[in-house]
Amino acid sequence: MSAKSKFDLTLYLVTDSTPEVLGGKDICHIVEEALKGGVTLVQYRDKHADTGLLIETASKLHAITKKYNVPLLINDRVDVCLAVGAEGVHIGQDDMNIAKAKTLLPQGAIVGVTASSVNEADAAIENGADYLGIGTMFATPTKKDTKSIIGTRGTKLILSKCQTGTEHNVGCVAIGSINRSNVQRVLHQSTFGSNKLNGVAVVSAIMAAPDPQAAASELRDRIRSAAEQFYISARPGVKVAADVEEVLGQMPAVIKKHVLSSVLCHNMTNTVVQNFAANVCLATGSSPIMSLNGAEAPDLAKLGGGLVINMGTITPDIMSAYQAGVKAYNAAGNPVLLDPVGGGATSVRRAAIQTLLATGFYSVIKGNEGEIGAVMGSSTTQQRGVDSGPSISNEEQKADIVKWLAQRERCVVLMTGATDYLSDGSRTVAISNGTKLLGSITGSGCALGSVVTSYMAVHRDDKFVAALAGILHYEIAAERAAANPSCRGPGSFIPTFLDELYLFGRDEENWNLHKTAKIK
Ligand code: 3NM
Ligand code: MG
Repeated sequence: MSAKSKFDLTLYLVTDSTPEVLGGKDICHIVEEALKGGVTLVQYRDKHADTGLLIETASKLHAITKKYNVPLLINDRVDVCLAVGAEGVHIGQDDMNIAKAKTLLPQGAIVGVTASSVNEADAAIENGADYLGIGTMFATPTKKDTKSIIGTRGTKLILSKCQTGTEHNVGCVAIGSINRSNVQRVLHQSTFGSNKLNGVAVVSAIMAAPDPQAAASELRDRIRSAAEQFYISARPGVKVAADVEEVLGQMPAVIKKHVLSSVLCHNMTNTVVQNFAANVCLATGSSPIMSLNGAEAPDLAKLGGGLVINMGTITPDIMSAYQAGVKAYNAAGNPVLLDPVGGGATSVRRAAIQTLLATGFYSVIKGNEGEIGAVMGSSTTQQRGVDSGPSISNEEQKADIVKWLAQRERCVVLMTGATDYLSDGSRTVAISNGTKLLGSITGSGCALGSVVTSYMAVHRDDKFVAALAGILHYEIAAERAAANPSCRGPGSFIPTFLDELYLFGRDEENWNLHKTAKIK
């Protein structure tokens, strides 16, 4: 039969018969429930059973998948596939080679191949693979002998270099610890330009679920709505303001919405700035909570606010709280800002950045030049302490770096400095507001992170616009504080700044930002 033209990789169920995953349950029942929930392709995978049992089970499964018009593939065993007339096979790098499998199988049989690198993907495509199973995405107890964990970055590399994904005839799915809470970010972060994964493959997320039908149906829903929650910047269907005038024109409404919001701003921030950041939140109209307890993140994440992860005073305990935090906010679809404070300064911090980037999705990554360099993984921007260090790039390069990183991470990136650069990968602005006094007090960058976060939580239509509104609210208030006669230096700047943050936000006369903001 020619199933090839019809196969759909959206939600690919790979079975497992081990006690750890299947328990005492009936594999046929689970597969049928999963099909009812919307699984689009099934692979029978059993690394331990004898040939007789493999054929018996495969044949029962095939009777079920046929009812739902879904192809059944057999892991590794061309002989079992032929014996039951299944639609194809899935072969790993250590299994029979693809050319051999193709000569044994009938015309039109589906042959999928596992690939974990660009080379393996290229070779599989050249040899006629119909799709690629790309993995291992994240470490998984279901496959203990996995050779490489490639994450979304490795997957994206394959999508960028190989003739695979939605732009090509060779589809691809990712596999390895994909489940309801990470499926959307896996799809979002793996995307390269218009080339995307065609879907995901899962074992335990369905096989070990208490209700496999509900699990499959929830995964289908989340795959379908991925773009809604993890949009790069603007929500699908929103008319994006493209030029600076138009973007500025949206600011007054966004600021007004924010100051009246009391939106929750959850700060997992460093011990130095707790008090100042909380005061800045109150002055700008958000409602701060300073909690470094990962266990309460899932409850807080549901309250509609945003989360700041600020690595300023990082410890091993706090690392796990950050991870719990980003996972909880991703699952709830609420924004997270990553502020990798001092990111380039020590190997602990450089490693922490990589771990955090692999753990979740950040709507905004914010940092000074050295910190952004550390996020990029560049070794040329070594940092001293947590300050910005020497300026090594010219202004043009900074804008390019920020745009490039926004495209790589598919999020909004903010590089702070005398001039700030903000980009969502397509729109980039340079903001020259602010005052030197911001550099004379501690925590001014950290508190800006809180403001940008709460603005994103309030204005969901366009994160780029939201972030810019937060930056302008903050920096124009700082300018006004510096110009205020009651400000005589860093000490008196702080209370004056808090007043101006409060007053600026509530004084609509100041919202004629066309005249005030210095955006290039
Ligand atoms: N293949 P779960 S990972 C069958 O990397 C399989 O090629 C992998 O199981 C690969 O969804 C894997 O339970 C197991 O994490 C995936
Ligand atoms: Mg195999």
